[in-house]
Amino acid sequence: MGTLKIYGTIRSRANRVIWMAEELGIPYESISVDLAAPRDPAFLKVNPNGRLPAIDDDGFYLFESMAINLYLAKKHGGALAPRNAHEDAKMIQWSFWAVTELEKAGLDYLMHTMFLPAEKRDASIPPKALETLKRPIAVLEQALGSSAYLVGDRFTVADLNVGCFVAYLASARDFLSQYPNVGKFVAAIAARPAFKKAMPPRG
Ligand SMILES: N[C@@H](CCC(=O)N[C@@H](CS)C(=O)NCC(=O)O)C(=O)O
Repeated sequence: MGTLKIYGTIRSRANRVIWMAEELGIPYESISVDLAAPRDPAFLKVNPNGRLPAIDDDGFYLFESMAINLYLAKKHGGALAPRNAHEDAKMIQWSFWAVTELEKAGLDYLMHTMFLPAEKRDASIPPKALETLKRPIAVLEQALGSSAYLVGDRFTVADLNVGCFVAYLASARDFLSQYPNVGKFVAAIAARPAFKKAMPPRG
């Protein structure tokens, strides 16, 4: 088994896949791609979209961060992987849900509170983003009411894929105080050694 090639570094959405590789404890190589430059044809073979992340797993190419993590969970098995078709379906459900319900507003909040240089931030965007997030975060709060985990009462790829987005809200303490289960979830994932290795320092 060769070393997994992950296109992208922790300063991009590739950090989602790097987190997964760290959780699985598999060997990987993070390949930096200059997004401001024209894409290398060799990279476009791996991801014709020219976006990050993408993986080359011994000649098997895949793009889309959520799909890559679901694939790695199933390939390497263990606690993060689905144990049956129902668990698999729930892990896919939460991954699609995270992208469609959390990504846009979550990134808006992160960019205009932390990532963009201060002079480029628009202070009106974070409160609007949090307003938009109230509906899906209430759903997550309820789902985490009966267990600290989303599927199967253990940490799985579903928690990781959803965790990639709720981690954007770590600094929204007043907001999170209204959702104590989500607040505990955010604290628990931020304490994971693999998360700490994969995420750029924030704040
Ligand atoms: N839905 C994709 C989004 C990938 C994406 O937009 N990545 C950014 C970097 S974080 C990118 O490649 N931007 C440059 C571009 O779009 O050309 C995923 O989750 O993998």
